[in-house]
Amino acid sequence: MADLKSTFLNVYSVLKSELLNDAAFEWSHDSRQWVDRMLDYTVPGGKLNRGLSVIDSYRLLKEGHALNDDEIFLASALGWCIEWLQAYFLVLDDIMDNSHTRRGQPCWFRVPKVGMIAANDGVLLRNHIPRILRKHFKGKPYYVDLLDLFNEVEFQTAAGQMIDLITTLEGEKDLSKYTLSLHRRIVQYKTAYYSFYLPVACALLMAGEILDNHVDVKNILVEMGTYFQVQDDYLDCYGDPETIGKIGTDIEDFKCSWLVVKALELSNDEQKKVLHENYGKPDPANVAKVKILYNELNLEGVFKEYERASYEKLVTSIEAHSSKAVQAVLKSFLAKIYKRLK
Ligand code: GPP
Ligand code: MG
Ligand code: MG
Ligand code: MG
Repeated sequence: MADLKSTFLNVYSVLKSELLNDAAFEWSHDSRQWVDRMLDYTVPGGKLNRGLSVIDSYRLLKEGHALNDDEIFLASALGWCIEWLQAYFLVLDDIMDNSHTRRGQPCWFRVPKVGMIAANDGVLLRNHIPRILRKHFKGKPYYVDLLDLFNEVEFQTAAGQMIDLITTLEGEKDLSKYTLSLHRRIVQYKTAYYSFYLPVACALLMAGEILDNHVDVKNILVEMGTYFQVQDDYLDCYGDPETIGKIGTDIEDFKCSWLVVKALELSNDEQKKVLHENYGKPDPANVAKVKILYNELNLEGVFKEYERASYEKLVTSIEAHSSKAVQAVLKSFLAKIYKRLK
């Protein structure tokens, strides 16, 4: 595993130097240096689960055949495309969510002299993806499918992000609009497609599969992604910022988080009043009142039960799949996130 990770990180250096050699930066040393620093700050510092899963999944689909160096490089390059996509989303999401830290350091837009240049850096990160794909996959039979996949998933994520953002406008008027079905729609779109379906879909394409034949796999991965974002919502309030590398802002931001949806479901009239009066306010005193209410309602316990039940359901649907190789891919993904603390 450690070995796989270092191979993967070596591919990052190769891709980065190719991108830095772009003619666009030839005339100015400063521009190349800016991109160099921006990439190192925003791309490789996360858990790398999404990226590594492409290699992992491809290996499992090959059912034990040792991968050659070329296959490892290509699977890694696709993994990095997903990490680039993630970097692009996070740089912009942190601006939109007014966040402070990410991966244990200040959000990129909060770094001195960066500010709103980060918005353009997000656009650059996004545009690096088709450049990586063109350089390493043009000519492959699945090249067009890859481009289409990345475009489609980006659209789905941006649609989910939009609903995540505009929902808070509705919530401010009427908090009772926050329901489990609304939450589900948001998280499927903003998180599940790019974080779960995309890595496995990349591996399937590399293995020569046609994605339309794998709708069942997609459905299971979307379920897994939903569970993953519920964990993210839970950790926003209950996670240790040192461990998760970010400080939660969902209560302040009036987010349609799984926790507030559950709190609304379980509250009596008096507790609902506390929520209405304190949710979505920047003052730490208001945030503290919401957290006290969450504790009164034992949301930690409610989450643990949700986690247990989701895991069981996912394992059951995975085991119902006809292919053992696909089962192994899905189980490996689930094992990476079950009971995660970060
Ligand atoms: C996670 O939501 C969703 C994204 C990072 C997708 C962003 C999409 C864009 C098109 C910009 P989140 O805000 O809960 O994540 P975190 O808790 O990591 O800030
Ligand atoms: Mg967000
Ligand atoms: Mg955010
Ligand atoms: Mg979050």
